[in-house]
Amino acid sequence: MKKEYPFLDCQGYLHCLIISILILGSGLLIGCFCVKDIYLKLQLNQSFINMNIQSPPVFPPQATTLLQNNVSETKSTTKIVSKTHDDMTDEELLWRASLVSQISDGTPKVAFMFLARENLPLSPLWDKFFKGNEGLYSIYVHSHPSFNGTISEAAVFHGTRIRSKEVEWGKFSMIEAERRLLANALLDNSNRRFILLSEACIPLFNFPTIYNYLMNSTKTFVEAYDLQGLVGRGRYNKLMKPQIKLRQWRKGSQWFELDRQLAIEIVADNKYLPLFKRFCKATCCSDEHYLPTFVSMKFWRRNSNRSLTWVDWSKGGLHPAKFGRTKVTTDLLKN
Ligand SMILES: *[C@@H]1O[C@H](CO)[C@@H](O)[C@H](O)[C@H]1NC(C)=O
Ligand SMILES: *[C@@H]1O[C@H](CO)[C@@H](O)[C@H](O)[C@H]1NC(C)=O
Ligand SMILES: *[C@@H]1O[C@H](CO)[C@@H](O)[C@H](O)[C@H]1NC(C)=O
Ligand SMILES: *[C@@H]1O[C@H](CO)[C@@H](O)[C@H](O)[C@H]1NC(C)=O
Ligand SMILES: CC(=O)N[C@H]1CO[C@H](CO)[C@@H](O)[C@@H]1O
Repeated sequence: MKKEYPFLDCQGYLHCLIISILILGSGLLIGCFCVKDIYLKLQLNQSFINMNIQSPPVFPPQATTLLQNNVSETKSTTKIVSKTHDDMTDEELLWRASLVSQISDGTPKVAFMFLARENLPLSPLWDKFFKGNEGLYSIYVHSHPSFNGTISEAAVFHGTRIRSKEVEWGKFSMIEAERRLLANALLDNSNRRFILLSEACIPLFNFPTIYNYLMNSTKTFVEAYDLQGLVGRGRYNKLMKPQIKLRQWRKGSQWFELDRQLAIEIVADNKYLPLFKRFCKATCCSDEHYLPTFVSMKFWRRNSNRSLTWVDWSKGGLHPAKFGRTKVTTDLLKN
């Protein structure tokens, strides 16, 4: 779609249809597919939707009952989320978020943070996914500031849009948007896990399965690996020394999943972020390096080094494989 940097292999910004996959055996939690046509939702027929949302939980479903029992006492999710702190500047917002408690209180929630270009065309699926799990999740949507349409018709998305700024593919503004989402989500003390998604994401498994997996996890999910060559170590800038050395440089998927403690570290980081802002611009794709490098340097002990988001890069090229309507089949999703 956007080919301003044809020599790069940055992950296509929000070109993917991310699909949550909870495959415990292989350790994959979320998958990313790309759709040719973002209006895929028009083709998503009922059986497709049901198949997705009602996939059998892979987990022993202990927590499921617990979640469903207590829905009534915790109906307030959307209201809490709608407090989007519009009046704060980024600096103020990040500063406040850096001071919040590391321990979440109340029933722990998963913060679903959508980094979208405009609206959320696949929101009907998410709506089904969230239904009945009120009080166990929060939603935050970062969309283009000049987008004046409706994010989603689904009530669950009302009031979830946060104050935003323009985001460009492969640019540093991507990191800023991610931090803005994290900061907003941190201000709600009951958010315990934080997952970044795009407007093209859909969940493959049901809510309790994903919720249990995340709540039970002692790891964070920031993909990080050391890659030789132009698009790996080649993007390192010597001027980042001595704070960041070449051997510490990492690459990984933009799509992360964090716990509260790491989320706070990221909004509070004043040491490494400025280096990326100065020395990892356009051709560097900071969104593929900042978090992997930062987390691997300081918080590798708790990091799994893998993403919960699966992206099909097997076809090579600048953007992940795309899946047109004919390709999105039950078999594909099961794989
Ligand atoms: C929404 O934005 C479009 C294009 O930027 C503009 O033409 C239109 O007037 C706007 N609509 C409203 C209701 O502001
Ligand atoms: C959480 O993890 C523990 C130990 O890894 C396991 O015994 C338990 O079944 C898990 N609980 C859920 C709800 O998955
Ligand atoms: C993640 O990578 C770091 C090196 O960056 C390594 O020290 C650590 O053991 C790895 N963790 C896992 C779970 O593989
Ligand atoms: C809906 O999707 C399922 C699974 O892809 C397919 O088997 C079925 O034929 C579709 N139904 C209609 C009415 O398109
Ligand atoms: C299963 C469970 O956690 N139930 C709790 C639901 O909330 C009430 C209070 O409103 C608790 O007493 C239950 O233990």
